[in-house]
Amino acid sequence: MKISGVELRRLSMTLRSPFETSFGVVTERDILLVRVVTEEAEGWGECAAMSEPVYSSEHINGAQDVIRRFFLPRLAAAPHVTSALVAQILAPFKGHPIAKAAVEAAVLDAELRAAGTSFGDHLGAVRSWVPVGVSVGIMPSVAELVDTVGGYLDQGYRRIKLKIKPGWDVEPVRAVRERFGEAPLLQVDANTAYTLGDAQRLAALDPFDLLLIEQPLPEDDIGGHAALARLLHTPICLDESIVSARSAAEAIALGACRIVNIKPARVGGYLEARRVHDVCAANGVPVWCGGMLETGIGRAANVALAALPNFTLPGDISASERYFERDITEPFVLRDGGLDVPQGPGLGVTPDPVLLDEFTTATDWIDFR
Ligand code: NPQ
Ligand code: MG
Repeated sequence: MKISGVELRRLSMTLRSPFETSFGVVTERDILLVRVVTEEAEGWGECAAMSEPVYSSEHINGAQDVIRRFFLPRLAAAPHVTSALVAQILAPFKGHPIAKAAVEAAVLDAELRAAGTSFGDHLGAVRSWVPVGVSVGIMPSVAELVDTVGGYLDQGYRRIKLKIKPGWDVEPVRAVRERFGEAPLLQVDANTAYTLGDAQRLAALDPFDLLLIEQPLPEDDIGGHAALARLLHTPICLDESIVSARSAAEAIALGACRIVNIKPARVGGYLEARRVHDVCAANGVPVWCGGMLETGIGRAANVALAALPNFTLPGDISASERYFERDITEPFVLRDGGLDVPQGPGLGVTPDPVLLDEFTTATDWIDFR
């Protein structure tokens, strides 16, 4: 595939409501889209980095800079570029998995659109519809949280995830169980906000029959998660700690997690995400697809990934309207508590040029010719 150039496009989209986690509140989604142009087709990738390095060490301006100054020149100089080669071509540059994932996704989309193959078919999807869940932020009061959860259950979401932090954990979980009973699938996500010294506090969540507790401890503390796992009945699921298929295999072998959250951005792309899926499947560890408040571009690829066989738990892949008044692509709409896997070539969705322009704050064209 011969790349004629790449566009880096920044958008700003206001969230329908502020989203609060243990690392802070987000009201605005600052987005970077990568558009790869070839003679046969163009492809889109969404960079999931946040404005600030508070979920991981990457942030959106840094991601754009490393793509612009290092990744694109290296791609332009490569004798042959395919999606399967992108990770290898960029491997000399350390880190920056979220930035790498965006570039690889755009190349893959261009390739698949040219070939007439969908993301799902390419990755190995075995379903044309996937059940989905919703991630519910920390709220000003437990009453508001219970109302919000009720609204999502009414819409049909198949599982609820509550964001927790010290001081906002047992109480909200108890309130949701008291109001909605034992039936709803319920899990919590701490985004690294606890220490091993909080084990007792976290064990107080055991009676509520949670599916899992996600990333209670710091991302580099695999040993701590293994120790914590021995003190809890609730299964531990890792998010931030899982940065590759190798790290997934290690975490599983050490007993640090029984479930894995797969975010393609965090592991450097959809191809590595598939390898994480395969390693987990081989170890009998179920996986689910995480979310980074994506537009329809990132969402489409996530839905396709979640259609792989070992994605046996509903992911953080909500409908477009969960986050945005209007999406930039055809919106993803909840159907029977799930989303249809796009069937068209590549991502199967395309940004609407008018909406795209409406949200665009800057564009940069890098010519490869
Ligand atoms: C998680 N996501 O599982 C993440 C964290 C997260 C849906 O809970 C902007 C960009 C805001 C990325 C907020 C969910 C974000 C973000 C939260 C990621 O840990
Ligand atoms: Mg998480």
